[in-house]
Amino acid sequence: MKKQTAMNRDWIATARTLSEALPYLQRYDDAIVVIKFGGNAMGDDDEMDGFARDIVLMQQVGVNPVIVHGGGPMINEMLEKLGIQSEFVNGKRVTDAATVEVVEMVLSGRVNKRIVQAINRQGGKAVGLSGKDANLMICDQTNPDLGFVGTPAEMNPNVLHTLFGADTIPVIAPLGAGRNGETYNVNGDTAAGAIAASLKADRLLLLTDVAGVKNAEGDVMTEITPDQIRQMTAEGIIAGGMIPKTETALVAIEGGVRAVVILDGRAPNACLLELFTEHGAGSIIRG
Ligand code: X2W
Repeated sequence: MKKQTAMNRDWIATARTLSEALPYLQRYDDAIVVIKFGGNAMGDDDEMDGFARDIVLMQQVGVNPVIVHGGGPMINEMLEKLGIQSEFVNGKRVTDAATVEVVEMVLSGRVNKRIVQAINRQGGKAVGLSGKDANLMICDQTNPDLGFVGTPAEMNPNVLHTLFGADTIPVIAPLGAGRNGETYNVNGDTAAGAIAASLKADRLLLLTDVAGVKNAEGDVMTEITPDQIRQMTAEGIIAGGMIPKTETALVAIEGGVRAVVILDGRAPNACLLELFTEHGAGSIIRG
């Protein structure tokens, strides 16, 4: 009897959560939400299925989700297998001709298709592309010292609007087309920021493996302004791997994205918690 009561309470709580989601569902109806899914946030098959399920739910309730993925750890693994040395300078992989081939193989092949298949298995309709498809992301070389690392220079997001119109979820590998037929390796955060700005997205969610931006005391800040980011970076409080994320956030906001959220993608239902509950998750930066 006791068990029954506890169970009823669970169902009542579930129904209440759904009911309380109504204003959020209304707010995000037809919104464009770009989700950067980093290699460190991907986890095992069960976690991947959980992520895919959340994305399909988002689309089912009227959001237009766009996934831009990374895959740094998976590239490292393959380069190691092939005996190719690799190093990073300021968060960007020095990419020679042999490395860019591996990067494309791993990102557009293995990682992209794993995400596409996970979404489709949950009943969604995902299509995998890279920045090369339909000239979505044309790049210039970032710096000759980094080799085939690209900076997004010209975006053509029309193909994404076509996919939204067909209830299809784009899953994008961060590779860019060079103007002379080169393939460019683009940092996943940078690519997500450029794509979100080209779409003037309502939200850019940067899923990573930390809970958000931390202050000097080490506490996660639920909201942070662009000015605070600049100041905390100058003071060295924002450092290391967080810098590419906060820089992406600033570029995206300047490019017309309404808000950027940096959050822990490994937390269960991270995206749903952020979009559809009062609680939110991670650190939000508003334009
Ligand atoms: C990245 C692309 C993948 C990526 C790389 O080669 O690792 C550059 O550094 P995560 O998982 O999001 O770190 N590109 C230029 O960004 O993956």
